[in-house]
Amino acid sequence: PVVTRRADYTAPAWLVPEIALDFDLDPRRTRVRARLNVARNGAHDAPLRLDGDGLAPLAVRVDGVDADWRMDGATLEIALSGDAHEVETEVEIAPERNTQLMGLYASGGNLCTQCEAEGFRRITFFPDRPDVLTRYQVKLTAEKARYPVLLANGDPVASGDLDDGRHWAEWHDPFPKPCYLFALIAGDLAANRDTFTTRSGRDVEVAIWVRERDLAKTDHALHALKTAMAWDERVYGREYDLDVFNIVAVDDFNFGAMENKGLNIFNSRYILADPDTATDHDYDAIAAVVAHEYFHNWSGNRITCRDWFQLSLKEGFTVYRDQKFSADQGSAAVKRIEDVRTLRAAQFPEDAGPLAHPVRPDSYIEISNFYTATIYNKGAELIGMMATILGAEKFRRATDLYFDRFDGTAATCEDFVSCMEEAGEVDLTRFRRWYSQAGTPRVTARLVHEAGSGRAMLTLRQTMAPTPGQPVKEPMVVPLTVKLFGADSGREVAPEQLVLLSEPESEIAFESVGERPILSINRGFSAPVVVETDRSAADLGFLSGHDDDPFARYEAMQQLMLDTLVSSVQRGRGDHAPVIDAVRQTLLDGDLDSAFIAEAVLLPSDSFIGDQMAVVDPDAIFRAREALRRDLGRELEGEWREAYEAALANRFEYSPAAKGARRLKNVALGYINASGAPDAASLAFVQFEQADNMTDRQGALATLASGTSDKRVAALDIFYNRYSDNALVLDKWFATQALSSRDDTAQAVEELSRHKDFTLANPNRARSLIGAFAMNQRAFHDAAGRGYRFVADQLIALDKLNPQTAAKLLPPLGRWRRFDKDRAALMRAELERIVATPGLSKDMFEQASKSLD
Ligand code: HT7
Ligand code: ZN
Repeated sequence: PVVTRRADYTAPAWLVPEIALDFDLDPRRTRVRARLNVARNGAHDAPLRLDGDGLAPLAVRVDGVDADWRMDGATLEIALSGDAHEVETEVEIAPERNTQLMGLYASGGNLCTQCEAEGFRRITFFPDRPDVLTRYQVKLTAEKARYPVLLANGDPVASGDLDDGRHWAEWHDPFPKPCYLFALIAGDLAANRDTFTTRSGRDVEVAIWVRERDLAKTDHALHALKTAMAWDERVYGREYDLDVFNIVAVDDFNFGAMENKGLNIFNSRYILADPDTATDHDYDAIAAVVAHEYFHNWSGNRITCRDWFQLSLKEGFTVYRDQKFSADQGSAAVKRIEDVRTLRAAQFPEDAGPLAHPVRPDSYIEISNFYTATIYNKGAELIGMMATILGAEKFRRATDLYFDRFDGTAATCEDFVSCMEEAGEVDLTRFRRWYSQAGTPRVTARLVHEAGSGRAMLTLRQTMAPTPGQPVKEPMVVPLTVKLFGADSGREVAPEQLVLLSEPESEIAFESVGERPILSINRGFSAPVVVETDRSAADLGFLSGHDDDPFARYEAMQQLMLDTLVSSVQRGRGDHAPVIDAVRQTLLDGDLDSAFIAEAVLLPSDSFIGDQMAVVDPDAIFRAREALRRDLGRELEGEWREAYEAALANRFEYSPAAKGARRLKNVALGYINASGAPDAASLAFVQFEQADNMTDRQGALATLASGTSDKRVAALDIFYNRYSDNALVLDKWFATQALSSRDDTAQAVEELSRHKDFTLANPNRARSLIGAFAMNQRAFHDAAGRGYRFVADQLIALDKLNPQTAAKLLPPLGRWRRFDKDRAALMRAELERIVATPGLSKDMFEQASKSLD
């Protein structure tokens, strides 16, 4: 396979200032005519090379005359004599046979597109690279009865009917854009419409298009869109720039959503919501993804990426923007906790494994494999660290400078950092290492207090383990917010300060510290690092109850739980008392809101506990965690029941307070169940039956699905029957069973893969069973290798249909180095079997072969 390298970047030989596209749409045979105005870029005599993928030219004309052309592999090469020409091509494609869901494909009777990263070349011949910016005119023609709605990027300019039952529509997008932002939709869709008036007084027609019967489920997304539009004006000074903004929901989608200019296309799971079918988590995710795609209009579309190595320029920044947006809609503290939990669950393991790569990678075989937690979530943390270093005012000045200077261009991460540097008046030379070095820095912090002099010395040391291709690491710039509390008084003895650790080791002195200090560090998770301290259980208990930074409070509790669990795994038994005391203190703290309490009292996941250990022992971790859960359940049973009952009376409402109450209620239900109380299953079953919302219903189902009660099967059947015509809820039904902690989960999942509603053709369904199962540490890592074999079989089958989705599900199988030698051998054997599969995609080849190295 061909490796693409960042260092090999050269500017495009030919530019395409304008394109006219004409689609004669049909699921079996769509004819695409493309007229490109091309312009030689600089002095050279290179031919025009147009990318294609699975295309055969039916006609190639230059300035109206049949031209000489040749195929170099999948690339169409045309020799051109002048500096500017009109090049016309014609191809035919078959959307209904497109199972990869890249390019033009059919979903639920509609035709839709997905072009990022390299899908446009599956539609027509074109220089498919993000630094070729083009103005698009698009004409769509299709059968009117079947496809009454025809949408494309930009603004609508004309439409009409034809005699043969077909109709057409023309769309113009005045903003030059890379082809990955091209989109069209032809379908039988209904719209939830509204108007947004920008702060400069322009009216924008906004609409969300779905199947008629789903219209009632679009109000939340529409509200989120308008809130995001106003937020971007207020917080970043960014206004929307076209007369229409359309969102379309489709059921078959490789990702969450796509920010096509003026025509966002969404996985329906990030649009459709009502209380009966969507959880609070779904509601939050919908608002976040709607905002994310909308924010791309500036961070991604007006300013795009020079090449795909710069992907984090748009994705890291846009994730940072959507995280801040969500934080502003409710509890910022809880949002930060959730974001850090995601980072630790998805990105830290990536950074510690065979697929580790820098936020700005140096090479790839298949770019789709690089839409990762590192590019997105760690990328967002890098923006957050720069915002912390600059402070709010300078950060806004710097983003204004960036939007202003690079508007209408294809930029680089370096361009972004130089704006931060210039407007922020800081030197970020060393900070840039965050973009080039993979891996998670590990910071050890030791605090020594001299009672006599009142001086406290904090010693910070940073290290970073080697990652593939990067054996030696340079020190990073780690912004750490630090504060000291007095162990006796409980009061602040040194105010919060920002420490920029940029050397391998550094010492910070605190004067006039009259009592033994307790260290609060990386407050607000100011840097995406692992901090190791030698704080005692008592000090962590103090911080978990008293730190004035909510994140640090949560973190102290997590550390206390982790220390206890790791020592239980290593020694067979840990002291549960400090955790129980700390959880009791948090539960009974009347000043805390329910959402925060619910996050704080949750035990770290099996896999996060595993991440702390040299060799992961899934069974021992599971046992240790269950034992602590049981003791917490038993010792605090009265408190859990009180918390549970306090939330019972509420009717459904989507508000931060109501969400928090539901979250705590479901966490409490889990602990009551863990206590072994005889009425726990009936409590869960009553909640399941009486719930007026999906959060409570699924919460109860998850509790029952992991148990042995005879109510388990009944609840699963009731749930299935009630929602058998709702694909998104059936995904939950599959995922809940795949995540069950029962001993027979591997077998149950194998059976579910033969269920009549299971299909690999729909990415959501594939992820709901296979993706969820691979996250279930104990079940997936069954010692006999049953889980590995099952996942490998499924991925080999899925690769034939949809390589991109298959390859994204592979990483858990690649983490063999973290397990004992028997499991490691079984995992490697499955990876080898995958690599040896005839006809394997380059997507899977890259993921599997790198995982074997
Ligand atoms: N920018 C979008 C990425 C995306 C994508 C990537 C690979 C394959 C399919 C895809 N669909 C969408 C989504 C985003 O980050 O906003
Ligand atoms: Zn994005």
